[in-house]
Amino acid sequence: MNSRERGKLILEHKEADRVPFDLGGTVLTSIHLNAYRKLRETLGLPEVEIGVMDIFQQIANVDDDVRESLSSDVRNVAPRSSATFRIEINTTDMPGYDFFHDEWGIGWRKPKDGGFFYDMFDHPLAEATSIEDINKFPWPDPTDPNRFVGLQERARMVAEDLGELVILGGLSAGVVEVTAWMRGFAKFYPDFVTNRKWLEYLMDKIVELKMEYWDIVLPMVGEYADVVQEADDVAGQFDLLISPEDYRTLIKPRHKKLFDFIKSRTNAKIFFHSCGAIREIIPDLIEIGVDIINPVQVNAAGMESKALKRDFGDEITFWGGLVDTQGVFLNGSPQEVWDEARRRIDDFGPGGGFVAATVHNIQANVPPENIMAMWNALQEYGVYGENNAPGRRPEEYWEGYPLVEEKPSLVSQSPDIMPARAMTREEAQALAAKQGTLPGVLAELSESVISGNKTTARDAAEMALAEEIEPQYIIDEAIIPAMTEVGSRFENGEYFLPEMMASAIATQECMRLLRPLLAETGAKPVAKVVIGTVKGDLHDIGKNLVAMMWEGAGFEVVDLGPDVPGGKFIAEIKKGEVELVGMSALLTTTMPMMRTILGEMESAGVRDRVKVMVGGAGVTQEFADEIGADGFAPDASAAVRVARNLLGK
Ligand code: B1M
Repeated sequence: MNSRERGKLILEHKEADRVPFDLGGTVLTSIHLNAYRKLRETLGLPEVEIGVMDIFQQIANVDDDVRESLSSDVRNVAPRSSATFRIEINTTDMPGYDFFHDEWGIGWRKPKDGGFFYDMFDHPLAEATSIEDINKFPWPDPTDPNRFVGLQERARMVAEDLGELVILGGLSAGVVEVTAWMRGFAKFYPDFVTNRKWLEYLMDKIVELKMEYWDIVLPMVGEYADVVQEADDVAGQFDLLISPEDYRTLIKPRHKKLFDFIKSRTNAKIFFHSCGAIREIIPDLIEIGVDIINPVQVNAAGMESKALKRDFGDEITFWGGLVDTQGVFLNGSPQEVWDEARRRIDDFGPGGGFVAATVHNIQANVPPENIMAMWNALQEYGVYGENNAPGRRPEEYWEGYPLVEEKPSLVSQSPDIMPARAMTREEAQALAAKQGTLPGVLAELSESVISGNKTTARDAAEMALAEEIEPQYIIDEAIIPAMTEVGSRFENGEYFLPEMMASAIATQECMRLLRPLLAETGAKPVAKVVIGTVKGDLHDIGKNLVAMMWEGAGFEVVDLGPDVPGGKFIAEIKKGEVELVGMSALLTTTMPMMRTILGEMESAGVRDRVKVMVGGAGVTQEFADEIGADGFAPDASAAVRVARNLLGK
């Protein structure tokens, strides 16, 4: 049985000789250049010039000798750039960074000093306001023949000569992703609340371009296409990033249109990538024709392997989920990695419908011993035989292995044990009663902030000032309670990123008006705080939310942005007045930077002057304790309470 036959059986939910393995078959199941170099050494393979599969993520083009050694079953067939576009890296014009703009006009940069990735810094539609702005944008041409040069022959070669499973790459990232990247996250999410029609128009444009592309590729590649790849990150660690309703009304119809189009032109399976906690929308994805989900982030809320297989295993293939790349893969021993892999194989493997791959790309600092432990476990447990098939091994087989139930959970942070809490009934009643007694204009302001309308919020704040209500009173009686309510709705799962960000922007709009007046009256903020995402990490959506919530709670916030080295935090502390430092990190490769920065603060003699709070997906209370931070918060709303507690305010 060759790789292609194996893969096709598995995708039909039938058992093959073994569970197929994917390393390097897609830009989502590959390996960072640094980890790849070490893996080659461990495999005893010669030094070679390593090709880059994806410049943004700095992942390797997995060479044939590694594929052979590890029996990888999948190969990517992807388009080339258009004839008119070449990436040109500028190494001189941005101090500290190398940068370039891609075909969509999105700017990407990588820190010269120790940067692991290219990250977005420029969003071509950030300032766009009208439909006209979308229409006149110089969109890439999806039908440019240059993209398709050699594509058909490569697909034939992979399918026939190599006998591997063919996965066809798309024109670009997903509909939601390209929309968000062109707009910038800070505007994209609030657009759901305040600019919906425009957003829909932009998404439709991207769907259209994608269909034009698939319209050419699918007939061209024909029967060689086994899998077609699409993506869209719609979830974070604990929940969807947008509400299920927004997914169903705004995004699902567009996904459906695209997937129907693809299905009308091929029998290939649709592979859909979304990170995070997507359980709630898996039935929707099945309904609109998704056959395969990836990366199956098994440590995100609701993504437990056994339950996923039980509930959706007949209808969907799990491509990923073999090892949790946020926890055990990096921090665990080879034995723990082995245990995790064999557990996932036993959960996902029965009856086919499982392509083994790590949860997303293998990150830069994963030790090669752990990669080999995962792979060895797959060789032993991923074999379909009478008594040796995943999920069907006799009890005695596991003698000597710790049962999963008996082991301490490697996932220490779960929504169930979050210290965060929503408002109590009494607090909610007190807030409602207070709102009832507020002057009309403040009730209106409060309502505008809660519903995320920055225009009416600012109007109401102006009217309140015209009625000679003190700025501090406006903040204390209308804005802070409104943002408390917003935080509470977020914790309760009623509000998602769009609603929360729209409210925070409404608050910022009011604060821009009120802050100078506060300064005039000599009123003091609750405290001065500084926040940043640590060096090497560009994830800033969560950090921005924390900053906005702090601001809404009356703190004066200095936001240092993403990619912040210790020196910048220290310089802020040295200016005096700062009482709290907040650090955010979302990557296992950058979490250690928090410890480094704490050490730098110590050496600079400023650690004792401030409290330090940390957070970000993957950061836990245990991690915070271990590195000597003073506090941790699992979400932006809790971050307000923790900050107040730490500062005794
Ligand atoms: Co990336 N990414 N990403 N990503 N990304 C994650 C984090 C990942 C878990 C996905 C996965 O594996 N399935 C994974 C990390 C895995 C690991 O570390 N082992 C990952 C990776 C690997 C990467 C890249 C390397 C590319 C890749 O290979 N995929 C690359 C690295 C870029 C870099 O930083 N150098 C990358 C890039 C990107 C995008 C640019 C595409 C985009 C970020 C855009 C941006 O932020 N400007 C992105 C996104 C969107 C994600 C996911 C899907 C969502 C993150 C998010 O915004 N969540 C994420 C999947 C996941 O989280 N499971 C993923 C919503 C946000 C509100 O939540 O930030 O957790 P969060 O913040 C929360 C709390 O954590 C808390 O409050 C916030 C609000 O409630 N909080 C604090 C945050 N900071 C706090 C500070 C505090 C207190 C609380 O006190 C100071």
